[in-house]
Amino acid sequence: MNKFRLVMIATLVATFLFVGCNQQGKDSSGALASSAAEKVYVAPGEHDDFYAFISGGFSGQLSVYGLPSGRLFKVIPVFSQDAEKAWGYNEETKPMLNTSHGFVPWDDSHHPDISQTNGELDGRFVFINGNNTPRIAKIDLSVFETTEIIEIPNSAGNHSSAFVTENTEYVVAGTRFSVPIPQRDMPINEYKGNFQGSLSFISVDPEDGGMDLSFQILMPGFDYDLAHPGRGASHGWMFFSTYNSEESHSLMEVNASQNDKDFIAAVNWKKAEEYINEGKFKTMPANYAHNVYDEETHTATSTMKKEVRVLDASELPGLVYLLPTPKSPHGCDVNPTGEYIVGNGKLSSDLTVHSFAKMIDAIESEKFDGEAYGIPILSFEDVLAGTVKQAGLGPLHTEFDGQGNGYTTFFISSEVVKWKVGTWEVVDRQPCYYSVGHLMIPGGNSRKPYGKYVVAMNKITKDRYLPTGPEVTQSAQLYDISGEKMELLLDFPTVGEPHYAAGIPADLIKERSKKIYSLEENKHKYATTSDANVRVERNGNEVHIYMTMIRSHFNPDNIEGIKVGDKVYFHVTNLEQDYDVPHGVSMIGANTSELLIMPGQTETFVWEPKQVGVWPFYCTDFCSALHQEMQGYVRVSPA
Ligand code: CUK
Ligand code: CUA
Repeated sequence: MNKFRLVMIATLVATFLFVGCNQQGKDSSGALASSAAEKVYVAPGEHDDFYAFISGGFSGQLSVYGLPSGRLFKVIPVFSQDAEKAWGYNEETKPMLNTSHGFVPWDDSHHPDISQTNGELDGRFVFINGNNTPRIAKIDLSVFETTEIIEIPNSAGNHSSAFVTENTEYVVAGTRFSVPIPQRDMPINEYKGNFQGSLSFISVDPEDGGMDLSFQILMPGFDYDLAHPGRGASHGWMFFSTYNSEESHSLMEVNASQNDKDFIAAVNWKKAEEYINEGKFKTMPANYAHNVYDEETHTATSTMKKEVRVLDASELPGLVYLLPTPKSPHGCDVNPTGEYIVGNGKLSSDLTVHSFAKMIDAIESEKFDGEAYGIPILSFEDVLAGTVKQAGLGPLHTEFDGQGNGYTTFFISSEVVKWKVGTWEVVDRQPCYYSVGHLMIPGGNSRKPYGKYVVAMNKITKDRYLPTGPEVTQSAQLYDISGEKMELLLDFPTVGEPHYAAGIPADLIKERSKKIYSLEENKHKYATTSDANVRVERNGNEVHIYMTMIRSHFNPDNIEGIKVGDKVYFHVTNLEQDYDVPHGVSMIGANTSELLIMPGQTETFVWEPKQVGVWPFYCTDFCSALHQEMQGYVRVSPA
């Protein structure tokens, strides 16, 4: 047992408690002059300058906010059922939540990242991870909907994702937990040397954005925490922070974190592509779902995949190098030029910054400091660019403003610290209320950050808002970083726990945001694009109702001939072709089905009537002065 380690942890815990108490009730509002209010004020009818996509953590969703106002525009269901959008309730979207474990309508979503072209945000897609049942989702920013979800095999606690390379060649994913690969029944205490990690590279088609699990890299049994792509000079590399390099199967404090340094794993994915092209991969059986939502048919399909290509890092030279990084690094962030890789050691007060150029020199001169499972370990001194000293307590994540500054969050000392890239000196610090996790500068994970604001995402809010019982809101804070000193402008509540966020100038998305689905182009299998085609078709005990809706009626609105025991499919098409006129519908007792249908779209729900009677249905979205008249009846007779 390492005494220093215990003392360190005790000190950190004590500090946390102290800081937590001390900061509660500390009031910053007095300092917030009216200038701050002016800076976040977006007049009625005016638009915000930035979109912010903030992950919902255990809500499994992705929320869309405006900056600087902090106004919430939309909650995009990703790994969740969401009645507001009928997502996961209608037949069209249920397949999106299919996995090799069955229908899993929940996940823990942490890291959104926006697609890039030439290292700059291009506003086409947001990718986000599901930690629990390992998945990566793609949200299409023309419709603000999840259009693809791919499950990640050989992975568990998919945490180091979803980060994109600078031309969106790949979205990467890394396993948090090492596990037996392939999964098998074995004693847990035989973890060391037997469990493995995997790093996954999901290719993104440059034309249509289609995802494909291109290959996986098998790694030693560490825990893989976060990742950031190389860019500029380091394009072609991906950096993953790791902890538990001890390969302990129980991370109770004394067991884990014995090693003074863990690693950042530098992965040369261009080299991986070479190995793939040379056929140096193994094909492993693997079971994983690939779910695609087609915007023409408005329908998702789920396919089960059967195998995956894997490269073994311990057998393929030049594929992976390990950069020793102190104190259980969490965040792993690359600056806009791609030269610096920052490791945020959770149990440290310093930030370790590695140099990409020095790393390449060390590799070329083959100066190694041993190896782990055949993977070369570089010497700490050889790759170190600098240290930001005594910056705070409990560093987690870093972003960059594109003006030569880094901004790092400190969970324990609860602050954002600004420091200079190159001189490594701390130049400013501002408190967070309280216990900040990630932070986000729009474009901060690209070659071109838009360094006007930083958003800090906090773990604890305590007294910052009106109390709402034992559970209080999660929160983000907006700082102006355009001057020398950061200035706190705004607190705003978030949906679920905000881990990471991705921000982008509104102009890069506004114009591509689709307004309406064309009815003529509706290729849904059960679309009814004119009232001439409405009908009820029976096939055994399966009944298909082809229904239309338009202000302010359903057609047909009176349906007879349905029997107890039937399985009734309502295929409902919204005939509207005006912007922002959805209709909704559900049946009494159809508690797992409801629809919200946008103009030009068709959706389906299933109803299995259990009781005879005459049962009403109605429109659930207030659509016109006669919304309340938009209703109908189904007569259900004995079987
Ligand atoms: S994690 Cu949440 S504070 Cu999942 Cu990126 Cu660091
Ligand atoms: Cu249609 Cu209300």
